[in-house]
Amino acid sequence: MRKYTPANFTDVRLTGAFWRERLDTVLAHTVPSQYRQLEAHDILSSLKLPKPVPELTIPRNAHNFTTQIFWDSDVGKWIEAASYALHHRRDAGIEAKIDAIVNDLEKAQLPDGYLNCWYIEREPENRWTNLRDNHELYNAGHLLEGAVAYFRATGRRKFLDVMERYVDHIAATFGTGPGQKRGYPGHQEIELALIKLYQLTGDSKRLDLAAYFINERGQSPHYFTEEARRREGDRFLQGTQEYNQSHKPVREQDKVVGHAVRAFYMYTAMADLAAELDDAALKHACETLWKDVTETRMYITGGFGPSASNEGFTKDYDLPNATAYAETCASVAMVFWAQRMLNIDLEGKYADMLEQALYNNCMAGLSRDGEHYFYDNPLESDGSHQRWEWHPCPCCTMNVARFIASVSGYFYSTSADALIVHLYGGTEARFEIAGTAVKLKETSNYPWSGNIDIRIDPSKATEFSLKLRIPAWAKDAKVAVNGQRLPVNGNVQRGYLDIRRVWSRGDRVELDLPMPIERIYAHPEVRDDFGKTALMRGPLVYCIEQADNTDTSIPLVVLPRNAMLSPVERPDLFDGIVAIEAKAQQIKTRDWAGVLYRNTPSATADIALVAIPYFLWANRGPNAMRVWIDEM
Ligand code: FUB
Ligand code: ZN
Repeated sequence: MRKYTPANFTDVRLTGAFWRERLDTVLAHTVPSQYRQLEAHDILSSLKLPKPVPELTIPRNAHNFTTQIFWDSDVGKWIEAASYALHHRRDAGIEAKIDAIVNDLEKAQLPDGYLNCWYIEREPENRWTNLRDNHELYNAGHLLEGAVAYFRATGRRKFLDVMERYVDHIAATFGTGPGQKRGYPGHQEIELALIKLYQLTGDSKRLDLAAYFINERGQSPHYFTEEARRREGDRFLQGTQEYNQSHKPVREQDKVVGHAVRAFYMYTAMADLAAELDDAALKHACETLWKDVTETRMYITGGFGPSASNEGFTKDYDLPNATAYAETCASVAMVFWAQRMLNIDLEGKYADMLEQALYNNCMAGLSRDGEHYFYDNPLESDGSHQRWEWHPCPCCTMNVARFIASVSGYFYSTSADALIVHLYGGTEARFEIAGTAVKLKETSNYPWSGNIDIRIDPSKATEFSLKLRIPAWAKDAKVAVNGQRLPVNGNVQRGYLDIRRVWSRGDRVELDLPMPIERIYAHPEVRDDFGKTALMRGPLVYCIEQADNTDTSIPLVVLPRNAMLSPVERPDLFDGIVAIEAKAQQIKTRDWAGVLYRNTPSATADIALVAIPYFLWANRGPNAMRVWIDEM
């Protein structure tokens, strides 16, 4: 079923200012500082086994749980991020650090292949007894992704060999055969990692194991329920099977429920399996779930999961702004899922979503300096929500790092005779299409401007399709090839404009995606957004932040319906952005002194309002912020 293959991120060089800056920050600051944090927070020393068992660094909470149980995953994710960084810039120091970690893991591994530092050190007798809560398979998945990435970056096999032994052990332990446990992960992740291993090695047993985990989920008898009966005094904090999406077999699931990261990692693997195994039922389930989540359960910022208590979904249209959880990991996971959907179906809605999550919720997760993070991403704050340097549960830090270090892999896909452009930005890329080596050079200042110039250089004149994504927000897009305008309206199919011709060296495509400022409104049942508007320009959601509006009280801002909104280049802000400026109003409170209720509405006063892209907020100290602004 797979029709399109994403270009390898190593074949796409980011040359435009926007992504170059983010990538350089991740390489120079994020990856090295995360290593220091892993060291400082005992995560690296937890791999050194055997040793006398130390006190817990993160004490158990009231539910007898400690996030220390999934430290292995943090190490795996850091190795993955660092490995992607190595493709951009080899670094002997980083490689030596990874090799030292791999040596520790190899030493810790048991003779039967089992490798989980928490269990080996603290409760070896209990391994595989609490798949529901204790993240063993999740840890294995992240270590595996790290091993695959490190092998691809350096060609060094040791980590991969260690992990293949562990995967062999897992395959022997789980399955439908005699004596095997019919379990599956409480936190999905290993499924998509196994598919990556299969794609690297071609060993179909890895694909079979991924398919087993997906197919077994939610079957009767319910594994987690049976498993819990075997544990004395078991308490399931989350209480529902929906929490970990084990309430039904996956093909029957039609509502996006429970923990958001678990859900999206699972859908990613489902879409991967649909492609690899030609499984129409899995594809159909993905399509149904996609429709559900994008029509009723997503923030305008591409954030998912409003609730902190389950780190996930609640009910339709429940999208509070100030308390939005919208975990960074969930948006990164959405990008993974969207990309996998694009592999099976070239539908603009998947790329639009990918872009929306990418430029807004995902990017907000990492500070400008590359060393501070957001876990939850509210759309409104009184200034108390601030970035942190580290967290007792640092899952989002390495997720955003591995994602940005490999972001160039989301720009293009190819098929036998097509080159597809999903995302725009200054890049230089190379592909093989219809047997011909093709170079592409894009010059643009995206996302600040929609003027895009693409040069195509095939090694010889070759016929193929260039499919340009025309985002849903880009009304009235214009295209010219070698100076000759092509009709766009009516020729865009499912979000892509297909330009099929014999391409020759030096051919030039000019694409103009107009980026007017749009006022966006939410479905009226999203009560938190009722009577409010959000501002978007191109793929960017904007917010108003106190730092740019010092004479104004952010909660009291009102935007008149007829207020002119102007894009303004601001080289003084964040090394150059396009801000939005408007004449707005502020509700006056002074004439309310000593009065709680009265029979006349509030008066307002003129203010000059400045909005900045949401992803940049909270980079200038404590600051009130809002995405949804009252409109009148
Ligand atoms: O449980 C592992 C990770 O930590 C989850 O994906 C995040 O939501 C956070 O709880
Ligand atoms: Zn996270």
